This record gives sequence, structure tokens and C-alpha cells, in this order.
Amino acid sequence: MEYKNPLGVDIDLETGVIPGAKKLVRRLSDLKGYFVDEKAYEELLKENPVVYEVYAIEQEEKDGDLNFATTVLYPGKVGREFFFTKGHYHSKADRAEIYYGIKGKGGMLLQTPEGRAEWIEMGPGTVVYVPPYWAHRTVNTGDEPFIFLAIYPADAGHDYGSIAEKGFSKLVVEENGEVMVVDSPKW
Ligand code: M6P
Ligand code: ZN
Repeated sequence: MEYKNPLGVDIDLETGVIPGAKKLVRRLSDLKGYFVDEKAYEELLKENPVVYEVYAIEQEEKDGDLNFATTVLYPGKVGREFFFTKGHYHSKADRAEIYYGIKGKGGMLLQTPEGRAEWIEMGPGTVVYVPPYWAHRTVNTGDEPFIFLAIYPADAGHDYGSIAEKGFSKLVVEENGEVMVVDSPKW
């Protein structure tokens, strides 16, 4: 039997950085077609801001093992819609996931393949259980980076397909200074 080495790392709770992790950067240009207000998207694309960064420690895609990652989701809006992560189902759709809020303010949109959506607010210390089969996307509704940890099966994989096409059935928008979850016109 070959045993893997255990690992302990300290997440920087101010920046979300995990030392030694693989860093992924998603800019607005990586989110083409995701926001409803295309005009506002094109306008902000001139600046092409970083929308989020992911610091991931991932294992081989094997049954039983676990990955973990922090996400630093920056504050901002495209039109009325708050900045969000792409959102995905798992390629192995029955794989669950746990999120843990570290810093900032936001929430998670979850959705079944039939389009039943749920919104769960998140702040530092919030744990969210993502059950099998639910797509999940995080949204920054605050004015500072929203940072959280995710722990997910190493063989879960990311299925972006249908979310990239149609998005979620709900949008998280600002209306008169308030956070509102409204029906998506694209659904
Ligand atoms: C969390 C985890 C990752 C995911 C990341 C960004 O850290 O769920 O698996 O990659 O968020 O989300 P997305 O892949 O939807 O852009
Ligand atoms: Zn996931």
C-alpha cells in the first residue's frame, strides 16, 4: 500500500490565499454571455476586471479523495447584477460539496436541473451544504471581496454546459439599494 502524505496549510483569512495552491483567475472576458445586461457587460469589458480568483489544492480524480479551494470573489456589478462565479453542476452529478464563508458578504444560488432555485445568504462562518444534483453559483452582494472555502469530492468534476447557456432561473440584483432575487428573463 502506498500512502499519500497528510497536509496542513494555513489559509490567509484576509486575502483567501492558500500557500502552494494552484491559482486560477477569471476576468470579465471569461464570463461572456453570463450576464443579462449585454450593454453593461460590453461597457465594463473595456476595463476587463478580475471577477474572481480560485486557489485550489486538487488530487487525482479518484473516488473517495477530496479537493479544497478558496475563492476570492470581487465586489462589482454588471448592470444590476452582482458579480458571481460561473456556477456548475458536477460532472458526476451525485457528488455533494461543502462551502464555508470566510470574509465578506454574499450568498449561494442553487438550482435543480428542473430549475427549482434556492438562495442562501453567506457571511463569515456560514456553512452551506450543496446536496447531490444541485448546480451552485456564489454571488458577492457586498462592497469588499467575498472569500470562502469549498471542499468537494476529487472525482466530482465541473459541468458548466447548461449554466453557460441558460444561466440560473433567478438573478441576484440590486434594486433601490437592496439585494433582490428575481426571475431571470433568460430562463
Ligand atoms: C469553488 C469550488 C470550485 C470552483 C470555484 C469557482 O471554489 O466549487 O470547484 O471551481 O468555486 O466556481 P466555478 O467553477 O463555478 O467558476
Ligand atoms: Zn462544485
